[in-house]
Amino acid sequence: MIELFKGINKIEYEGPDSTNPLAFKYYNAEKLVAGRKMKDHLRFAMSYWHTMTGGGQDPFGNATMQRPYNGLEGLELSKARVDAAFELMSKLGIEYFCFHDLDIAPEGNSLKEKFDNLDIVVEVIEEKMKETGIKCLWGTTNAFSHPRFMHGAATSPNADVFAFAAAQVKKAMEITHRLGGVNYVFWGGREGYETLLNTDMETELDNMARFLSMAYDYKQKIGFKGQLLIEPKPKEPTKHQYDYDAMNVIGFLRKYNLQDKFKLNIEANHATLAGHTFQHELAVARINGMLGSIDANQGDMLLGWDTDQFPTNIYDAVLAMYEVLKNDGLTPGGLNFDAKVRRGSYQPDDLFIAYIVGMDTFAKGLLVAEKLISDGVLEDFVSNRYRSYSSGIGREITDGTTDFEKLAAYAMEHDQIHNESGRQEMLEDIVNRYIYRS
Ligand code: XLS
Ligand code: NI
Ligand code: NI
Repeated sequence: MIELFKGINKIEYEGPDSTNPLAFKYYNAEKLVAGRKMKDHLRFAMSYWHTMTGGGQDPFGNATMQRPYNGLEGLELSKARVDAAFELMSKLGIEYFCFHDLDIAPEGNSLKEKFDNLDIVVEVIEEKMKETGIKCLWGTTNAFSHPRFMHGAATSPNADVFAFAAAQVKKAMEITHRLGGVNYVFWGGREGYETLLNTDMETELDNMARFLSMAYDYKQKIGFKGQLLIEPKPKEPTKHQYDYDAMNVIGFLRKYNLQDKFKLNIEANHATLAGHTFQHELAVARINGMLGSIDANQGDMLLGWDTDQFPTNIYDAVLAMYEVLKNDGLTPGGLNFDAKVRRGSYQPDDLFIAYIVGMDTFAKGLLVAEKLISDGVLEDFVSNRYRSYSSGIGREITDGTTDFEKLAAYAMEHDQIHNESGRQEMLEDIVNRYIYRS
């Protein structure tokens, strides 16, 4: 095997005092945390699109990335990317990858050619998976880049586009199944609208539900056991994406009776674009029994788009892992780094360093969150805060044994209300202390 990322060795754990940028400071794959290996809590995945396919283009400039496969084209390029992907994952100790059909094989000039190309590259990927033991966390289809999807895919006003998208999802699901993928993701690329002046929102939403329902039926038909996931995002590329946020998607799924067939893939940067914290979206998914997987990244507070940066914010990672632990893990989901290096970080070692800092951030987040939970510091405070619902009138409310007349009579006798402090700053201090010392 030819080494593509020359000069970069297998990344090892060196501990918090290490100053080596090419070593883990916190991510220690085999370390036991609350009875489970760190790697099994985190289930890190490489995103094929940002890591292998993306070249650092932005609306103002061309690709900048220096990559070992630069200069190749077509299937040769796709195959070289497979080699690079598996070398990178092996060196980083990442055990899963996520991909779109379009990331791994050239589009071709017809649907038939596209599928043939996919079959060729999937065979190469399959070989590499056997050789390395690396697995597929999820597959998906790209039904948003090609001009045919200008008005949407399943929500396009053009039924031919709906059919084309169905053919793509069918194939992408077959490939994911063949590669032993444990989830399949639907991110509604252009499922949304620019203006209601030309949009029949009701028909579009009904069609999206019809599409998802047929996808579920096909999954059953081929015996694909992976979890189907919907990834909410409020805007970009369309002004209004239908899968706006977690609660919106849950409401949609319930309306069309699809709630038992799908879970959610929560992305940090999509949460903040929707005006929520990452933790909020994870918590909404969790309390509804729908937290499936995570796209780990972060946005920029000053920019209003999906900047997909590698996650380095320790505070957010702690609170995210807090939700993951309260969810009793993510399996079969995981933490996919839907993240890209900045355009100026064009060297191959920048890519490794970016993954390392992302993995370390979540490893440290896990350690802190585990401590917070095992000490019960936040949970005890919160449950004490709601204690008025465990007896007396509160108990009657939760048991459903009271009504407005009884409540009004009770209030008449208890109209001098005493509240307690919410202690927000004290709790923030506790979280900080756990971050300093865990
Ligand atoms: C785009 C999405 C996309 C999905 C997969 O914003 O995050 O990358 O994760 O289609
Ligand atoms: Ni994503
Ligand atoms: Ni995104």
